Amino acid sequence: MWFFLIQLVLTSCLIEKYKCTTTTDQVFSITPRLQGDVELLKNVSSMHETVLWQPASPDQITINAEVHLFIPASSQKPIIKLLQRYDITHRVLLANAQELIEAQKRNYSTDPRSSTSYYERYHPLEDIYHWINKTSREYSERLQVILIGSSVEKQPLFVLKLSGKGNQPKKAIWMDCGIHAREWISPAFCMWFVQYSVMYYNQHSDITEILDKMDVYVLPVMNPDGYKYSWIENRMWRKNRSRNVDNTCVGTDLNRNFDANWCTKGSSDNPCDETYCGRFPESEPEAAAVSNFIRSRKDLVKLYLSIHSYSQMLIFPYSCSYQEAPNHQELYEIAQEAAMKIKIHYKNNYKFGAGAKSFYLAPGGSDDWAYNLGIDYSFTFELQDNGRYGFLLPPSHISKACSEALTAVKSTALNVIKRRRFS
Ligand code: 0X9
Ligand code: ZN
Repeated sequence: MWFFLIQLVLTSCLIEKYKCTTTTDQVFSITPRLQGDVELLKNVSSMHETVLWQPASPDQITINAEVHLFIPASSQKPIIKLLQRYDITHRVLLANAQELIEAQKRNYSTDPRSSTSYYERYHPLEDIYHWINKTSREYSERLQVILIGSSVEKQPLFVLKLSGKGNQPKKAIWMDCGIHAREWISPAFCMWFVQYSVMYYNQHSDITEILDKMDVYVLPVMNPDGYKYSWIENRMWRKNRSRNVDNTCVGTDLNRNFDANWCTKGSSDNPCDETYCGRFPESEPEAAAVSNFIRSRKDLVKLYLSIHSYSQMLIFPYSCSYQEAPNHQELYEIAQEAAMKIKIHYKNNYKFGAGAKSFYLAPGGSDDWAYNLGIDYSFTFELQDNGRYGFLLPPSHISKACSEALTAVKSTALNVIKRRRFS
């Protein structure tokens, strides 16, 4: 036992004057206690060798709020030194990020005895396209594939339209996944939801009622280029992959590119930042495709859902200002009920509230844009977890994370159907 422990320490650490620096990428949790700590963390996190996991951008770092920072092995020594110099304590959240990344990609169990299903694994982009094709053929009476546009790198943006009985167009729900590349649980949930819907339509009363009363449009990956890049090049990638004319930095944050107080405080006009808002509202083909599609069905779409991770939150407008939404009370009750159902069924806590007031100011988001278009029920769901694994949620957690999200989606949809008396 001791032999293995010592071996582990020796192979993973370079021991230098009793200080142990690992040779693996790690994630630290740091809570700034003083304004000076906040400033220092802002500086550290804007260094490109680190990736800020939480909050989304350095200017949202505040006193006493946990900061989650991904630190590649190469930058650990100077950062630890800096934290020590300023007496800022840190907790290692993930000691070996690389190992978790590999586990997330260990996709295809060739072991026939393996008990995990296709939906309890993460899938690369090509496989998701293949899945879209296969599932829509297999369930052609329930599913229709609609091409709504293409990405910067010309990857198709496919929407799956789910419908129950009757051929007439109904009021609709829109749900998108994978706006942010690194949030892998999000596309996994859209796939989970579609599979659940086609499998249990006419078997489970809740999904049968939803699909009989409303069509559901599902976009499994809004940011295919970013998602692909996060599989191949950089697991921590968030933005799309659009090139900037006079800057070598790549990518726009699609959730800052919608027309809702676009590019104001809470987003950045610097292409090198994670929350870069782009050149103008809907400058990105992915955001434009979604906006155009929803705009053309604006009288039909009654519920807008956007799936993200992580932090276990059910968010509703506004995130682009501190203003209260006209139907705040209704949105609050709907989110509260969804959180309560998750608590009852899965014993897990989800916070809920208006974006800017309860969480942070973040303009240019799709949820606020949809709300301002007249979609009175608009939510962003941030799935598991609470920071234990963050974006590197192990495949063994997919099932519970998706079951919780499914509970929230069904509860929200049924609530909207009840309130607006769709039939
Ligand atoms: O900052 C975001 O875009 C979302 N959080 S994440 O950690 N997944 O990046 C929150 C979006 C909330 N809604 C708006 N900002 N409109
Ligand atoms: Zn996100």
